[in-house]
Amino acid sequence: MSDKYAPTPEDKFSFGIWTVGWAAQDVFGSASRAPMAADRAVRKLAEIGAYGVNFHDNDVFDFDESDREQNIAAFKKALDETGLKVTTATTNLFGHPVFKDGGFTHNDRDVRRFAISKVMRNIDLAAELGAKVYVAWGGREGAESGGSKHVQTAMARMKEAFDILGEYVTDHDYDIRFAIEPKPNEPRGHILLPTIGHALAFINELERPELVGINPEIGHEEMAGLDYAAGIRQALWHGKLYHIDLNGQTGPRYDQDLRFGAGNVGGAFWAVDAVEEGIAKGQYTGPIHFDFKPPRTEDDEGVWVSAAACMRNYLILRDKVKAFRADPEVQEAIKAARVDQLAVPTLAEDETWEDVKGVEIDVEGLAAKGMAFERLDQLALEHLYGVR
Ligand SMILES: [Mn+2]
Repeated sequence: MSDKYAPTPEDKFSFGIWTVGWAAQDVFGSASRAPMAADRAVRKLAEIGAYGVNFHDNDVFDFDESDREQNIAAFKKALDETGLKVTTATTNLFGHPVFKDGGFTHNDRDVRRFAISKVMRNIDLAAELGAKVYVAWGGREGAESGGSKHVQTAMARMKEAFDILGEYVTDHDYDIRFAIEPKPNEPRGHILLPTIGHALAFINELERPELVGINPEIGHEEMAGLDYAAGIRQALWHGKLYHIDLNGQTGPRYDQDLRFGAGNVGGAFWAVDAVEEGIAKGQYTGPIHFDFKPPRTEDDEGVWVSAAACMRNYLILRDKVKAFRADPEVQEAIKAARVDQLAVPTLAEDETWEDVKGVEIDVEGLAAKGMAFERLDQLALEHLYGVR
């Protein structure tokens, strides 16, 4: 591998402990790899050039917490010795059978109270370890059948949970914001807040909307047939892109969690283009985070090949995106496609609706004129294919 695409901590690449640590059990088969302690994941990630990590409470210690103190100590020691940062944290509200109907929207009130308590306890640890973002993926918040979950009521309980947690971080002066991670389905038949748009609308109903943004994942959006880059660009426009989960997916199907850059390669190119623009404009300040799963076919060596490839693919695509944007022929094609004209407001500063109501334009001429998008997109593809 050439050094040009070797990651450094300045690239701010981060990984979930559960990504490289996944033992590869799935619906049809048992684990194909040994369990990995969080401190080993930290040390190996540092070795391959990562900057930070994200963790679920139960990535570090068991649900029964019998190993809590010793495992947190080992995790902290690995962080100290490697210099890896905890950028983000989250709570496992989906693994234990008590969460079979979700956490915040479980029909049983006791489970809802326990779920919120579990999140608060891990927020304390997250704050202690310096995390700035707290991800909320409601994987079990949903239903398989229409009558089992009253959605308006579930939304009220979901709001109640985020309002309680917003008050909790405010009362504790924690420098932490929440990022909701949408997903359309899996493990539930239908999941609440299934897309970026649903989540953005929900946030507007909260008591402290400024504390809550979103954490869109490539695979989750593409499972719903949506354009990830367009989704994160809209989130940037709302000022709500608090975190990103990069991985790979091949169209609407089960959640593949491929390494970043695999699957929909064109989508990955435009995702990097959108993220890099957000960073350049100071609108995205979070880590470049990977939430993937090394396939069940891989052994321990394959896990690290897969993890390193996420970072390498991002750096390759970052180069290609920069070259695309700097290419004079691309800039000319953008002009020919009138992409720049979209930035001109539809009304001039001193105009009102009256100025536009009776507007006369060259309907026939404009209807006949092509948009020249194919030329622009072919230039993008040629940069991606490596021939420009
Ligand atoms: Mn996923």
